[in-house]
Amino acid sequence: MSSEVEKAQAAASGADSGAPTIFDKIISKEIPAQVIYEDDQALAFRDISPQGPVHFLVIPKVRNGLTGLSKATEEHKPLLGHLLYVAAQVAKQEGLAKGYRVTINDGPDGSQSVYHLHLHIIGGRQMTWPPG
Ligand code: TR5
Repeated sequence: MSSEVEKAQAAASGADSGAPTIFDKIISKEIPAQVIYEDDQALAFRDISPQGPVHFLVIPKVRNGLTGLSKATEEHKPLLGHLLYVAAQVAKQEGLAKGYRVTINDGPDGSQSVYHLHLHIIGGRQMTWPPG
């Protein structure tokens, strides 16, 4: 089993606790991150373990129950649209004119390791399909 899968399976045990995650500390600036975009609803920052020349995460500043995409309800629809729009704008800002991949890992089978909804935007190299 890969370390990512082990990490994801361990993280799933506390998934619905609502406990603060590392991303809450990044939002509050308690833990430093390379923030590349911020507005009243969203924050984008570089992934600490980049999977491509460009790899950033877009997260909602207020989790409001959105530990993962599968927890989305009707009330989250405008926020979800905003996060995707921010992803596209920041990808442009990062020079990803040739394309990029947007990924949301959900739950243990999706290898989610941080239970605060986040979009991965990875680019600057040729992607392959299917993902692992
Ligand atoms: O596995 P999922 O989809 O949940 O993605 C979580 C992502 O958060 C991974 O790609 C990690 O590399 C990333 N991550 C984890 C930490 C972290 C981070 N990105 C930026 N800064 C981080 N800090 C300061 N601490 C982390 N533990």
